[in-house]
Amino acid sequence: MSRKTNGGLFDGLPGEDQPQPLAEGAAHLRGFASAATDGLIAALRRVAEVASFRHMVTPGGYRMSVAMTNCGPVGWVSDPSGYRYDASDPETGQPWPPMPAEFLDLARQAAAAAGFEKFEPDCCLVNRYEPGAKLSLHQDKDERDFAAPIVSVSLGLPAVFLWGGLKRSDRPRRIRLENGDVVVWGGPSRLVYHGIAPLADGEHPATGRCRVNLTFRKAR
Ligand code: MD3
Ligand code: FE
Repeated sequence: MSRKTNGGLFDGLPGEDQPQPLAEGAAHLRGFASAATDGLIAALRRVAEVASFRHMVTPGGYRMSVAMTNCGPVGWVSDPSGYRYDASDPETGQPWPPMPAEFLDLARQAAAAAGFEKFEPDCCLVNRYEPGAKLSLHQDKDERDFAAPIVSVSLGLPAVFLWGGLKRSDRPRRIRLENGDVVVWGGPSRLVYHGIAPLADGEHPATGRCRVNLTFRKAR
């Protein structure tokens, strides 16, 4: 039997043992990264020593409440001239730090577990949420190739993920994402509108007073 059972009463409730299909092409792998979180956070500290977290400015002129950095061959950048993937960090003019092996291994394993073999991300965008920080509803469409999925890894404080449809006006579902959760978005779910509700205050042993999200992309 592939599914956890306890002899009847709670059979069929979501567990950590198998992907939860959210919609066609999207899978919530609860706790998939739990055993790896300490290693991921240690590697992230080294990334952030080279490429610091910063609050980017949107093309509309607003400072984002989420602090961001990147690693890998290219990084996602926003400034008043627009959004783009860039091989260098505009703060330093230097290449983004390489993607740590721990990051790449986990992203590939998660993609494969969700049915996407041979995922080769060239960007890990790292989002850091302090209490109150949020990400408004948006689509990720700055990538060249929508055939590749996006893999997201949640670390630290829990967040409410807002998951809309293919139209901005579709009413979003609310999904709680916790430390160690991984979500893989591909196929027909690749272009859904999504966001993060304002982060509730709290303290997490792994990260302190924040949530971190790693999003792995194939941008080029
Ligand atoms: C669904 N990040 O970086 S991760 C982003 O938690 C972003 O920081 C959020 O949205 C975060 O762009 C959500 C989940 C996620 C990421 C990319 C997606 C869901 C997605 C792309 C397409 C559809
Ligand atoms: Fe996004």
